[in-house]
Amino acid sequence: MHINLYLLASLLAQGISAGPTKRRSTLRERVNGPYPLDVVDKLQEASLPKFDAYLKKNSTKNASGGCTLDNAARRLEWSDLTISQRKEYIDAVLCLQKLPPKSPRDKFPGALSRYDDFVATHESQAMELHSTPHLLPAHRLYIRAYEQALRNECGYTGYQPYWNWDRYAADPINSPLFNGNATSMSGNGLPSDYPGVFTGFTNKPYDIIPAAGGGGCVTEGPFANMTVSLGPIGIIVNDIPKNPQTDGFGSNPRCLRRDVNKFAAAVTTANYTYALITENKDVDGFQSAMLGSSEKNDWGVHLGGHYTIGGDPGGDFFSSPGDPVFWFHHGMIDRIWWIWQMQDPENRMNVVPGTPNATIPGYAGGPALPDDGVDLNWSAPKAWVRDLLTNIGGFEGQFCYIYD
Ligand SMILES: *[C@@H]1O[C@H](CO)[C@@H](O)[C@H](O)[C@H]1NC(C)=O
Ligand SMILES: *[C@@H]1O[C@H](CO)[C@@H](O)[C@H](O)[C@H]1NC(C)=O
Ligand SMILES: *[C@@H]1O[C@H](CO)[C@@H](O)[C@H](O)[C@H]1NC(C)=O
Ligand SMILES: *[C@@H]1O[C@H](CO)[C@@H](O)[C@H](O)[C@H]1NC(C)=O
Ligand SMILES: *[C@@H]1O[C@H](CO)[C@@H](O)[C@H](O)[C@H]1NC(C)=O
Ligand SMILES: *[C@@H]1O[C@H](CO)[C@@H](O)[C@H](O)[C@H]1NC(C)=O
Ligand SMILES: *[C@@H]1O[C@H](CO)[C@@H](O)[C@H](O)[C@H]1NC(C)=O
Ligand SMILES: [Cu+2]
Repeated sequence: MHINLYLLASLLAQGISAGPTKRRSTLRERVNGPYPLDVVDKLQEASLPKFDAYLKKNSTKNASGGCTLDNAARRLEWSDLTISQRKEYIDAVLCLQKLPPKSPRDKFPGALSRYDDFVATHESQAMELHSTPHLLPAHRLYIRAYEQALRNECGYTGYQPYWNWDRYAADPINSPLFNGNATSMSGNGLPSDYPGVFTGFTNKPYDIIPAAGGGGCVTEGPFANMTVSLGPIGIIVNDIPKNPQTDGFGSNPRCLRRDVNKFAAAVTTANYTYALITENKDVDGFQSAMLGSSEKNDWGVHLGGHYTIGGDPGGDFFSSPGDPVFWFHHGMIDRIWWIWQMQDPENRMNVVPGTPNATIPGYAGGPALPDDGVDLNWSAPKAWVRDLLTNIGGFEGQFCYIYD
């Protein structure tokens, strides 16, 4: 069993132009396609009018920098992209993996490409990125920076796709995301002695995510020849070679390994996500339920998604963005945070876990948000946590996207 550092870390944490017409047409495609709207999709759709009204109320102050629901970029679910859009996205990721790195060579000799720059950021700032209140806002900035790199440095014309876990949960290995064909994000790893994952809950049967038969090198699809170099840091299992540097930033070229895992995926079905969004009224409860809890015998959707990928670097808390599906998973995390926010925008758009709640007696107008900075080094401009809380107009108007 390898120890689940995602859980340990969670303990620390207690484009333009797509008007309404286009949004409706996506809805039609979904209804008629192989994936009908699930309860979370429906909740999102039902929340939009209330959210729109909230945004319009604030618009006199130009709080959103001109960004509205109608002119926001639309991040689409992987299978709602056309085949040629999927191809364009894949080519942009492969391009980023060929561009030279910008991170300092002396500190990160293992960063071999611009893609690896992002991995180096996550590895070297892992504790900061996953602490409260940074987890949700810092990952929002991180995904946006990656999306910008794909667009600005590799000519991608779309936006970061997300992974609606529910669509593939029953059979992830045969899904459009993981089936290993030329327009998937590559497939499962070869059979190996991958031992499964000790979740740290010590609450049988929830203490172990069983191995699902993969764990070896990925041999099919666009990322079959991908070189993973940085890490591993948190886990060293099977035949994964050890990094030559103790900090894990050395060059350690190896294959991409995965254990595409239906047991982990089983806790990411829409009913779990729906319960997470609707049953947690305060942001601390939302974050901790997302991260999983032993009391509820629930790995949580965050672990569920990470260990549906598993392997190396996907199963390594520090190096996980080194698997290109990471961005899809954290896109979905970002999406459900947004849907949670939309349930009560007046009270939820400006709170992060660990924030004093202005409606609690004794709050007395103290700072509404901690003056916490997020510095992703070479990956993104510096930002304040308080500026990263809304996808519509946050980050001084640079955040302007929705999930569709
Ligand atoms: C919207 O206006 C409210 C009330 O003035 C304010 O508290 C909130 O910060 C504003 N929200 C945004 C996203 O600017
Ligand atoms: C609102 O913000 C946008 C983007 O920053 C800016 O271009 C526009 O001039 C602003 N409008 C007003 C009325 O201040
Ligand atoms: C890959 O699989 C998906 C899902 O079955 C399918 O829609 C797509 O056409 C396939 N792509 C290729 C290149 O065969
Ligand atoms: C991987 O490399 C092999 C050997 O060079 C080559 O035949 C194959 O086409 C490559 N596959 C991909 C997806 O790049
Ligand atoms: C979701 O549905 C599955 C399968 O029906 C069930 O086992 C599970 O308990 C449900 N989870 C929640 C949180 O409702
Ligand atoms: C703030 O506290 C009030 C009163 O306890 C609660 O009803 C509300 O849900 C809290 N809001 C958030 C966003 O946590
Ligand atoms: C990254 O940013 C942090 C916070 O500003 C700083 O402490 C650290 O030295 C930077 N790391 C590198 C390698 O530049
Ligand atoms: Cu992370």
